[in-house]
Amino acid sequence: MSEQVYLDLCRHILHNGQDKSDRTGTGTRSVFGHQMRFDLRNGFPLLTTKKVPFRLIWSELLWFIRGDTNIRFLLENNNNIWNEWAFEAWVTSDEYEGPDMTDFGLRRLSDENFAEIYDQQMAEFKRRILTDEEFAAKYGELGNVYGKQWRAWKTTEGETIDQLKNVIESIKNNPDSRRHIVTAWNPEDVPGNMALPPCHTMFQFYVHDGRLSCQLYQRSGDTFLGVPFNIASYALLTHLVAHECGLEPGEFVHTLGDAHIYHNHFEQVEKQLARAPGPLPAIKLQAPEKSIFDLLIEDVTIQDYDPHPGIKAPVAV
Ligand code: DHF
Ligand code: TMP
Repeated sequence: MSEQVYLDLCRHILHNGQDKSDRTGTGTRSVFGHQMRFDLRNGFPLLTTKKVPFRLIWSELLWFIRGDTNIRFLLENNNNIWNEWAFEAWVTSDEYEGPDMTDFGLRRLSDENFAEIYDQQMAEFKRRILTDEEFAAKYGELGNVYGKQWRAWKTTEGETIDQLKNVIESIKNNPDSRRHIVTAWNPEDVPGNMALPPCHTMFQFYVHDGRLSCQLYQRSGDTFLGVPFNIASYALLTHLVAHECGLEPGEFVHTLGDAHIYHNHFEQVEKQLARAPGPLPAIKLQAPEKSIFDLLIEDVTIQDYDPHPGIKAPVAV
């Protein structure tokens, strides 16, 4: 039951973590430096102690693989997980003339009237992203986030490097290499050129005995909301890259820097920890003949997923 290592991390943070202020003003309890291992032979690590929406994880990963950095693709797939960070740039721009949205992330939680106005502005923002191409090109863009760094890292010579293609080639041609690395952390682009500096900063592949393993270094982990997504996303990436290279998936090793639980997630975590984990689901590739670079949303599905109900929690902006 490989989900146990995640539940253990939550318990460890609650009991042994240090209370710490943070950028968003929410407050967290955190530990520094933690590692979890998921053997992908034991099932696909999508949590069963709360429902985690697989279609959002897959559409976000496909968005990275496509090299896309504009939330329009996500919205077209009914995925709202990056909206706040694009919205932030819109409401702080010169062109925005609506009601004041300063500190909307925190204010929407404590002020019901404001929350209503915020919801209206966000709905209007989404509508414009979906219907107005020019607006989308300007305000749907998150900057040089994951998709850009993975597929088109900018060199000093003015060319681009396709890190994902290169790493797949190196796995195929030189499996024993210790250099199968993709990095999203580009010091030239942090912090000015992106909506949020990458949280999952670097990953490395490892081949042994016909199996492909992957280790992620995540500098900052929102353990209740973001981390369940990150585990499933990298486990899925490992499956897809393994398949592309004619290998079986091995382990996903998840190494975290600042692993934290926000103070307004404590109750939710307690609720989840009281639940018993069930059997893990399986990943199904619906178009096994296709290259990883040609996949569409319908080409990957989850099977035998029977989780406990979802648990809602506010995201810190
Ligand atoms: N900021 C913070 N503070 N935490 C994050 O996890 C985070 N993640 C980001 C961007 N910024 C972040 C990108 N990934 C959700 C999950 C992942 C994610 C962003 C948001 C989230 O809200 N998940 C909800 C369901 C959302 C929905 O159904 O639309 C959940 O309950 O898992
Ligand atoms: P930070 O940039 O101040 O570390 O804030 C980023 C927050 O988002 C932090 O709580 C970690 C969380 N996060 C994840 O946990 N996973 C993700 O994939 C992303 C993008 C963010």
